[in-house]
Amino acid sequence: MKALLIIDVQNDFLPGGALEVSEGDLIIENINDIMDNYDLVIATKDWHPKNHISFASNHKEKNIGDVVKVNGVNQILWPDHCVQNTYGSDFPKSLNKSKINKVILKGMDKDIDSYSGFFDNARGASTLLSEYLKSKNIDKVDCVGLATEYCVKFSAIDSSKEGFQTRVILKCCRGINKNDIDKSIQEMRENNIVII
Ligand code: VGL
Ligand code: ZN
Repeated sequence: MKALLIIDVQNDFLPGGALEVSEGDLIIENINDIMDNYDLVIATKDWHPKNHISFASNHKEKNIGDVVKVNGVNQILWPDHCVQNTYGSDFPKSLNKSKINKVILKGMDKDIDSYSGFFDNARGASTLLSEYLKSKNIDKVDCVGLATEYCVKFSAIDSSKEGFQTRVILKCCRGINKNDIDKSIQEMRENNIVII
């Protein structure tokens, strides 16, 4: 059985949003077009409290893009984004929500970031996505969404490590930095992920 994992397609990651990914809006139609090909469609939402440690605004004398160590884990500081129950954290209007079977929220613990839809960045807490997919007899997972070199990459690598045959469909993904996107594609290939 095949699942589509739609990662963080939320207003704040689209052009005009707080953490905009250029051309992020262009993937929505492509994602809508393939949803019918799957037995199960899961969407993740980055879902932060206002006081989240990944926000530069919550650190004294730090700027967006700085890297800090929080509890031994490197953390890039981002603009405030995807705050729970705001327009920025909502799905875009044009995404076909009617085909989404389940929404997985991540990044709620203020003290740790969570790029992957499966585990937080310290691999301390699980969203139970893996257990859910296994309970639905899913063995293949296709990953799409934003941003390629952050949440898509970490979700796809965890999917592969959890034993799912994993693919990433690039026409349904956009990233932030060309060089980092290229590196992430290499890293995903090294983790047995098929890039389409
Ligand atoms: C993401 C940075 C911070 C993502 C989420 O969805 O790729 N990136 N939070
Ligand atoms: Zn985030």
